[in-house]
Amino acid sequence: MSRLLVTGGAGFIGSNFVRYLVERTDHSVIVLDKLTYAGNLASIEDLPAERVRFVRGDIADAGLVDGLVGELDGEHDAIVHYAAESHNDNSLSDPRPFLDTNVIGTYTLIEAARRRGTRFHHISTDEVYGDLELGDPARFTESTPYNPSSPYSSTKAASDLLVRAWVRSFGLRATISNCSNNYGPYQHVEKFIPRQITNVLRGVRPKLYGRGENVRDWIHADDHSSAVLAILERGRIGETYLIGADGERSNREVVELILEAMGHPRDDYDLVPDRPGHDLRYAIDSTKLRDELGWTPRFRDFESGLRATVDWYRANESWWAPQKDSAEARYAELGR
Ligand code: NAD
Ligand code: TDX
Repeated sequence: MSRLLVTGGAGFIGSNFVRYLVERTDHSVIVLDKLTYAGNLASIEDLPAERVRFVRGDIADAGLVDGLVGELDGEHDAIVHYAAESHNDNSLSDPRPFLDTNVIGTYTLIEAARRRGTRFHHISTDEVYGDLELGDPARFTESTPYNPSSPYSSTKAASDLLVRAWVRSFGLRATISNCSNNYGPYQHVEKFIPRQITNVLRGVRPKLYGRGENVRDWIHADDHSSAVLAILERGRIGETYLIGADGERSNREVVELILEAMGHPRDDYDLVPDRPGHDLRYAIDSTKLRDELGWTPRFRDFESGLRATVDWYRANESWWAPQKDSAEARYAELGR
């Protein structure tokens, strides 16, 4: 049994990871989260206090971070770093918090990990590789060159490069994973799938950017969690692993599936102005993770995973309703 310091554990993927750890392992967890607009304590507050301790704070606060990393056992414990500003649309309106959290925050964590000799796992995204053409058989691999498009993805790319440099220059015991688009419970209503589900629940038509042709490679958040655990347990220090579950769908297909699952006509959506610089397509080749670490996704049927996600939002309006109006107000300002 060991202790994990999970940054961003009150956000979407971090909270799913903490819940996964509590259900399936005997690790204990310290969650460090600033509770920005994207963090929600309600995502983890039902978990047992003897397994999960919550600390509200900023990953760029060097004193706080050093104290928490100092509580870890240098040999057996680890830091799993999810905290980030994560939304592309917000990064186009105001990039500064993305630099503060994604770059300076990551730097602050790896400096503490370096000083204390602590194992570090960095959570990143497939967006660091830029985008692929529609209809191209190519997919991203660990050797695809970095080519980020947005302020969000460029700050994630910067953070990956910092971690790589700290491995090479200082011997930091780190691994990196770059995952594709996640879906599942506890995702903020600003993101594509929850936005459309909660719009339909409120009697508003889903909104597709551009012509809805952009493609994302969907993976259930639980499968992301099992992959991160496999990398923590068996991954090789200094290596990068791509995480994906062969879930390519166009945004239009996803909206049609949501409408169908919710009993509405499949064409009951609106096209709205496109996101500037909008990446066309992401697709992950996760052969390395599967062959080297024996990982496979459990949610292989996107349609049924999506229906379960619709059911979760239907049953948990009290979790998402407090954020819905402010998220839609931000979109109204953008005309989307
Ligand atoms: P999210 O926005 O839902 O959650 C981010 C969490 O980090 C929030 O709880 C927030 O309060 C916290 N946070 C933000 N700034 C902080 C700071 N300075 N100090 C401490 N805590 C802070 O994000 P998410 O979708 O769960 O993404 C988590 C990670 O996974 C990110 O690193 C993201 O780049 C990566 N990722 C996300 C996806 C996806 O599809 N959502 C895909 C691949 C990788
Ligand atoms: O209302 C919408 N309509 C729409 O068509 C919204 C909110 C989005 N979209 C499109 C834009 C994208 O093509 O849907 C797709 C998914 O959008 P987002 O949920 O904003 O995700 P994306 O920009 O693909 O980035 C996500 O995946 C990679 C996460 O937000 C990132 O944190 C992660 O790194």
